Amino acid sequence: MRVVTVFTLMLASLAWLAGCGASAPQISVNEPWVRAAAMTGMGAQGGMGGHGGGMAGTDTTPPGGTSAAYMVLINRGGAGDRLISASTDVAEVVELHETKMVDNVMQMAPVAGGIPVPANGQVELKPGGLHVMLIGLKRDLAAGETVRLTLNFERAGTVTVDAPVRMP
Ligand SMILES: [Cu+2]
Repeated sequence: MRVVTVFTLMLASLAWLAGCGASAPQISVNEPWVRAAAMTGMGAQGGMGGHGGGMAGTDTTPPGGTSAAYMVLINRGGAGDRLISASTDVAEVVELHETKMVDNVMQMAPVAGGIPVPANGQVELKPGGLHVMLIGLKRDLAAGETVRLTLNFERAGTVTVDAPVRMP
């Protein structure tokens, strides 16, 4: 019992030393983009006053008032990191989501504990997989615009990117 404990302690020390010797995570964000989308409610609810105009006839826009941001998170450092949250001016709520097939149905759910970005590695956020979910859009997101995203990493801190809006 005692031997096991000592051994565990040794392993822990080694891991700690290794962590100390490694460089910090160096996060960069490649090819960020945001899916074009319309905010909802206005058309469906008969357009209250103050309607921005120019929206007549856009009945092909999908309902929902949500969008998503995609990108490749690259870590050139020798220590792993984790995207723990994100925010943007254009949405009320921003969540980190994962899309998966459950009983042949596409479902998405918040990622528990954030999105890991391995040391000297990368993780791709793409349609049908991991994404930054924008919920409750405050305005329409039209192709050609730019959305500023603030990404919060566990170790690297805050990274801000300007993501172009485009059609999927
Ligand atoms: Cu989602």
